[in-house]
Amino acid sequence: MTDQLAARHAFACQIVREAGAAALAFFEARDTLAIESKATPQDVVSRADREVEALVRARIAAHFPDDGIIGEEDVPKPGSSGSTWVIDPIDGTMPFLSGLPHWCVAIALVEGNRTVAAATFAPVSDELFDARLGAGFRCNGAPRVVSTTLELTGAMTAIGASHRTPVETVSGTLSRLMEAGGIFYRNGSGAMMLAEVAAGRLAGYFEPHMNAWDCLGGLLMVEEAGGCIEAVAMDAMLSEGGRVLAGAPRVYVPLARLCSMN
Ligand code: LIP
Repeated sequence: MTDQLAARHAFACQIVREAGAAALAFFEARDTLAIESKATPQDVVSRADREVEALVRARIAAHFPDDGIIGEEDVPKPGSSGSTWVIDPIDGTMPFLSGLPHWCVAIALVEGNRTVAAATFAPVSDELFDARLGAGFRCNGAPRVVSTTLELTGAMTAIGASHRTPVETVSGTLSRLMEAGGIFYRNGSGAMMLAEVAAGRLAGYFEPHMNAWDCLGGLLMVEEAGGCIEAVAMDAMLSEGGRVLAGAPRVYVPLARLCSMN
């Protein structure tokens, strides 16, 4: 691991907390936020998303001016360093706007075709999840690993969905999961649910289509926590998103089988 990666990883853990504090202030004043629909009524944004992303972008530009940036709410910033930051300023926009606690700020760092560092901060529960390639996964600084005991049957598996997901894909997956004795879970923040898989709380995660900023950090966390993930094609994921599948060791194969029957 290079010193440059260690510095960027530490920086990510620092700015995700700062961004989370700014997001929490908007959360506490959410009734004042004007909500705008993007692609569909389920795909919304507010000033909170834009201003939190602008804060993170400004911090990165000040400390790592040659790094690229890809974020949910603004145009990509090309870089020349080989490092690209991928930002979701508020993942779990619907829970955020509904006054529910399940939302987070998610930051990932990509080099080449690999995610090499990630930091996800959930301000309401004050939990900072982070990972660095080859250096493990942590929750509030303490090393954590995926569950080695959870099975698909009798445990909670998260299934994500959005306006980009065909309804029949989700309904078919839910039916098969429940027929297999699994328990369906969803809280509206894919980044947070992937971190919960890494932390050993959820058995697995499947979503037919996610954007890079929703999932890249969480996928690294699951890998570094000893879980299994479906490999992503990085260029395609960064440009158009893709399918996300992750699970604890005893869950991944049966979950992959169940999700591939669509
Ligand atoms: C969310 C994703 C999640 C999906 C939600 C939503 P957002 O992103 O993280 O995977 O299931 O519907 O799209 O829009 O809250 O940043």
